[in-house]
Amino acid sequence: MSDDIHAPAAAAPCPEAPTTAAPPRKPRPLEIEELLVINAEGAHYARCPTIRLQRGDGRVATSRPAGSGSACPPETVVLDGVLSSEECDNIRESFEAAGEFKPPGSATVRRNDVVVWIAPPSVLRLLWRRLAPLHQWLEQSEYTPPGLRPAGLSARLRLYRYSPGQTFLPHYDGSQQGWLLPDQGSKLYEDEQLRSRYTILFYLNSAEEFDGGSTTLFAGGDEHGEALPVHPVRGGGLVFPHGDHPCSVFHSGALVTRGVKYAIRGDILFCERDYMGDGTAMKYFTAYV
Ligand SMILES: O=C(O)CCC(=O)C(=O)O
Repeated sequence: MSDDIHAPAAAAPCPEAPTTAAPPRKPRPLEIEELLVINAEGAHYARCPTIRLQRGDGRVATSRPAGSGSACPPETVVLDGVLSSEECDNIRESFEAAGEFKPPGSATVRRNDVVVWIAPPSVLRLLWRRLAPLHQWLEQSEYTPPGLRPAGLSARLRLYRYSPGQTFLPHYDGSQQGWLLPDQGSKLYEDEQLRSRYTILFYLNSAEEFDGGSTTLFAGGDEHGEALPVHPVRGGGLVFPHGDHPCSVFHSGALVTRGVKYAIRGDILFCERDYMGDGTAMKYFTAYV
């Protein structure tokens, strides 16, 4: 479950990232989603019943390339409008109220507070649907091996909180196995047939609310080369390859010097095109589309 550090990836050309326009939005009342929160030690589950995501509003994120030229790591996309402002505020306030944040351990590259959030399928399905512009792009990427397809988001999300003085030092993210929580209140399990290939970050507040804190991407694979700072925008996000992906991106969460930054970290899972597992995973993921 640790954030692995990996060897530098080979340089590769930057393929075209998807660019989409937002469809019209219809406001609907918020619906309450019950979430399970597990603290970083895995010591206990806690109900966090106040999280609300707005369902049925047809929200779809827009996506654009994270940068241009040699400073843009391949396969890296910035997202806008994944979450509404109300949802962002609600998530961070609910987690603060739940009081489950765990401070960083000593001598780790991750020097922020974290809550591991085991999100139920309803939340993951909603988020995945909002990421529709990414589905085809991921599937058709020249780096997606034939026979693999994007499956959805791993149930194991992490909520990060960076206070002044906190940072995530430069590192590579490792591929993770898929975590599934088939039904509300059921047991979380790992499915080795599902492997992550991309990191996804959802920003819960904007760079105006804090100083520092950009997600910094190092195209050359080391922190002394060209750096692309991505400044968080509330409700937006960032996607970049990790782990086994040939374009895995060396990156950091820059030091926060004022204010507090909040972000959700997730993993985008891939599976064999015809993978069905024991039926649970298939049911879980086909429900996404
Ligand atoms: O918080 C950020 O901007 C970076 C997070 C990060 O580096 C990670 O989750 O691997």
